[in-house]
Amino acid sequence: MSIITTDQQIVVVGLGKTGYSVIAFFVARDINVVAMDTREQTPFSGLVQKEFPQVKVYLGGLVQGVLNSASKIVVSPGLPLSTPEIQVAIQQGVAVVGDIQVFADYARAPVIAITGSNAKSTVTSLVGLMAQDAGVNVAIGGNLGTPALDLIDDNIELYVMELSSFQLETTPALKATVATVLNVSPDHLDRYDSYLHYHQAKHKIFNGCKNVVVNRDDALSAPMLKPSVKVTSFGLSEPDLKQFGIIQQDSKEYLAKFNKTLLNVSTLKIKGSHNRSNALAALALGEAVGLDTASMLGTLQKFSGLEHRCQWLKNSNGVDYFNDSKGTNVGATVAALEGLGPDTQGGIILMAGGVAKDADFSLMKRAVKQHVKTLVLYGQDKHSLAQALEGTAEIKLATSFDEAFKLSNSIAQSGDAVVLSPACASFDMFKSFEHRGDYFTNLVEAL
Ligand code: UMA
Ligand code: ADP
Repeated sequence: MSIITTDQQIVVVGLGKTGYSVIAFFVARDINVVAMDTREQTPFSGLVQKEFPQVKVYLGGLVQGVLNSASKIVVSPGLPLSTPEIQVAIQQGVAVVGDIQVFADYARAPVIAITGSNAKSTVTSLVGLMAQDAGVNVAIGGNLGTPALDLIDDNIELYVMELSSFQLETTPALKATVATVLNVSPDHLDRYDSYLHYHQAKHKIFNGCKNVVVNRDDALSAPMLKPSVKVTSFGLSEPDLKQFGIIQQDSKEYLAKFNKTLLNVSTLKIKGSHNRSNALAALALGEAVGLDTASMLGTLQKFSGLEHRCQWLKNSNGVDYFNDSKGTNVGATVAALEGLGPDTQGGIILMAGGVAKDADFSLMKRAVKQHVKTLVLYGQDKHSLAQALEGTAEIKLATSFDEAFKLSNSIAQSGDAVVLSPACASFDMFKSFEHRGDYFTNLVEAL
């Protein structure tokens, strides 16, 4: 527990969504705050100056002297801890944490903490809905969108938090009621100097937790140190005692706990083996905080998934169109191909490209070879994709997103699927993955 007193001075670094929420949180508690950002202008700097005129704001660089004299620095997830001015302050003995640590210090209800390279938003939203349907006063947020400190409220009975590796880096003592790393595959290697460091950042989610949920199909999801707390697992294999998994019975597949079948998989609206895994993870997390199983199964049956995640849009002339704009790394695109491939009669025309984030695209080779008929590549790093995937499928290069879409349509035949799952970030051409997905959806709707 590290509650901040009114004689301390907090320096909030980063004036984005997170920084704004941290300032509002401390100002409401009469704690002195100053704020700074490396940028000259930020989406929230004007609002901070208007709403909180008493907060001194430094823009266009970090001021070392102010950092060094802080009682505590609360740094936003977008700014790496390796930033030289932050490193100097750490060496001077200043405590540096992120908003999630402040949240952990002030939250008075159980916390379900969810991270992973992929599936975080889907599982967080699903568990949140399960809790709502079970009548729990639940708050849902974190990396998903609503900053953690905006959720703090004494009436809340349960917090369901999506946490990114950036947020976990600055969270030494989360002490969640239950924590999970859903899966680990390479991402954000432009920010981390090694895959190991990315992996280690994710595993901070387990610090001080009371229960752990592990993915049996991904060894990197298990805590590095053997935990002395209760461990439950999920996976696509037949479950053992205290495990969630899949049981095959009478040629049907069931979600199951140990030897008890729970739900026929064909009744799920979210499709693909990755979503079966997500459903099992949600059941395991919900069970850890005591949600009723029958109620959770009811939620599962009505959950149709989130926009931009393997989202079916339309069938036009026998061709199915899927928006998987949230497929922003190789692992996600592989899951999309493996999830959608078996249900596609013809082949997949995969639209991919954008900002590679130093990814190794050769890890997609097997899934592309198995499920993709034609790769239509666009954006900043299309040539890296083309080079890594040479020989796996026909490759077409497009000079714009519109041209990529046109090319995909001209190639697709009845029974095929056109899938936007870029394996890349969107920032070379779009504001966000949502903007990219909406743009694609509009093109499909106009067909
Ligand atoms: N920045 C600077 N200088 C600074 C501070 C930030 O240039 O001094 C830049 C960062 O490099 C980044 C941008 O400003 O490009 C925004 O950073 P931020 O930390 O201010 O971000 P917020 O607006 O507070 O949003 C953050 C999360 N963003 C990041 O981690 C980059 C949001 O996740 C999250 O929803 C929000 O807090 C609320 O918790 C977004 C995200 O892209 C969706 N997350 C990554 C992902 O999902 O892959 C990790
Ligand atoms: P995140 O919040 O971690 O980015 P999302 O739930 O938004 O996760 O899903 C992002 C993408 O990850 C989806 O579009 C899909 O392609 C892929 N995905 C979903 N579930 C899984 C899973 N269990 N394993 C691997 N990839 C997945």
